[in-house]
Amino acid sequence: MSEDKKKNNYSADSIQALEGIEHVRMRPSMYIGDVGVRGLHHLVYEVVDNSIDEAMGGHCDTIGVIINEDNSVSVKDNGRGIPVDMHKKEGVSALQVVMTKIGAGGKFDKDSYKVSGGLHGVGVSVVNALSNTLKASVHRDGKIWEQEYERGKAMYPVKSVGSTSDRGTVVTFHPDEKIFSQTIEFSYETLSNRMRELAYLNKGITITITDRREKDKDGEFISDVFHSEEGLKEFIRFLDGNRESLIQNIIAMEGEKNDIPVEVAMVYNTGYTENLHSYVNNINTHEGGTHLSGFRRGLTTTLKKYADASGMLDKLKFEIQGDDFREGLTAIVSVKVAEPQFEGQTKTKLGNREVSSAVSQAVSEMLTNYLEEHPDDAKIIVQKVILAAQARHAASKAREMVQRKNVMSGGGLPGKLSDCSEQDPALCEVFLVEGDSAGGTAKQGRDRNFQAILPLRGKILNVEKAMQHKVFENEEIKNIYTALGVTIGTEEDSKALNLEKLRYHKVIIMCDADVDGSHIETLILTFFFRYMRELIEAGHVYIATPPLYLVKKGSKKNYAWNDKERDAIAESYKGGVSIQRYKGLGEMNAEQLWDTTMNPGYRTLRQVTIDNATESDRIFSMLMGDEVPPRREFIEKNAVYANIDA
Ligand code: 0RA
Repeated sequence: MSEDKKKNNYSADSIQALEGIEHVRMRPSMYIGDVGVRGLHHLVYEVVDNSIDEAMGGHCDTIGVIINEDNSVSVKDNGRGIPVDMHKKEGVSALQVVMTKIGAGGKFDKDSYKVSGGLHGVGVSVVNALSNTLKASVHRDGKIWEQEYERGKAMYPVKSVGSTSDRGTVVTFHPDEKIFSQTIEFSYETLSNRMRELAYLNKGITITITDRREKDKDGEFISDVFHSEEGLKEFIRFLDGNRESLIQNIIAMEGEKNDIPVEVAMVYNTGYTENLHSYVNNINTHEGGTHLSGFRRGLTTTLKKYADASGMLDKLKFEIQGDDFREGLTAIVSVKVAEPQFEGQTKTKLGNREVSSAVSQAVSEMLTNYLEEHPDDAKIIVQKVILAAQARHAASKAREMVQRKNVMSGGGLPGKLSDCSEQDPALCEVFLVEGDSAGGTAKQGRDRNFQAILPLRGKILNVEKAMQHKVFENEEIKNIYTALGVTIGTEEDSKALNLEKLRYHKVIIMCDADVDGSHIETLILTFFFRYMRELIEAGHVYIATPPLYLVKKGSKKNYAWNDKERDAIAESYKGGVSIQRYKGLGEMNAEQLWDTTMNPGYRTLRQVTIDNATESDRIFSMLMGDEVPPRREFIEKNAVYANIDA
């Protein structure tokens, strides 16, 4: 190639690079999903993934994440350091290519077996494009190399700024508030949960996380160190720590089948819920896919074979189904796939066909060995399966009742429901209200055009501890199903929800702002999480936020949702105020309830989201177990604060 041509090529390429950056900034959601809280945190995961890749290649064992005072984030590893030598094709340093060329990723290193990669696997250049500033420091070959960028563009060529005996890469970026207009505030909890998960999924790596924005009572920065020697086994212990184990050990395997690395760990507990978590290249595949169906198949065939041979099923009058093998099961399946095909609504469903048999074989081998070596456990598991089958048999009748009632239109609605007149579900909302008396106030206060009220009597059933048929037989729960108009159960999954006939697009839980109220709120949320997760995932579930105080002076009055607001109002009224503390919804009259909590023009609803299903599962098992920790705090932390009416 002539010098001239090279030059042209170079400028053509850099124009392309620029277009890439501009495209990322113009359509950030195409690259990171959204520009809200989720997308913001995704930036960190994207950078950390590169270091995880380096660790999985065996080149690094320590990763540090720091949230700095200014809300920038640093990710540091002790890997080989991103190469800084001249990139032949691009004519600039390899570091600059990685950092500024959209889509370059780590591809120039053909030897690296890239199995990690964020949900979208977009590469650190996307993070750079969405940051107002980013700095990369590379410790390599005895020198410290540096380059800084603004909104994805290099400020100067890579330069050496000193010498070092270390090795590794540090990337510090500050998200651009022009892009992340909602917030650029990182949540320590969200990030540390993900780092813990990554440590379990990639055993042997040490991941530290530090929050330099906040100190604890000893004057130290908030910090955690995550390291797992046993990987998924320990992950299961962590997830199921609040449940009572049914068998002696955690059943686990790790290996490669048809060139696909497969890791599985599972345990049975005395509960009734099925908790399957699956990962592909460290990404939580909420929607499952071929690896999960492979797991299910391996589990069913192996256990069925064992149970048949044992003779324990001889007296059973009906068939055992897939579900029955998974009651009280907690399992994690983690596979590494070179070219994952992601499908489904949220692109978290693995499509690669070949993975199914790999996982199924792995599970069969693992489980066959375990059952042979632990005959006592094997017997306990088969007994549990039989009990589950019997319970399902009973539950199917109860479920049919719920179903039949739903199919009948109009007449099937629960008597306690005060319905709205609007027919378009998208415009309708239903309040699930604690107690008949608050229900009465809400009924008076509502706008009956689009707001329906369903009062719930006292504490609804704790589904975490109840068998399925008890759940479907429960009056309050039956009322929720019929009021919402949803139907349940498919061939494959007895609890699968059909949202097509959902009668209200906003389902609002409205409880007292006290301990009892928050307990009821959690019971309802637990029910939704275990039996109507699709409803939460589709964004239909909200929590109403009634005020805590009414501050009055003469004819002036205002409401406060916390002590700070209360004091601020009192001060603005210049003292001499009377303060009423609302202990429950019942203390408000209909007008006050409308003004503060139900009127879309003024109220604040919290939308319930499942950020991290694995963590939510653990927390619900903890909350609804025997201990009673501060539930309100949990709910507040997990409900995304969204003034959705504004
Ligand atoms: C490709 C090649 C080499 C290192 C890396 C990528 C690398 C990338 C990242 C991203 C974050 N931390 C990283 N650490 C290393 C080096 C190849 C060689 O030295 O031969």
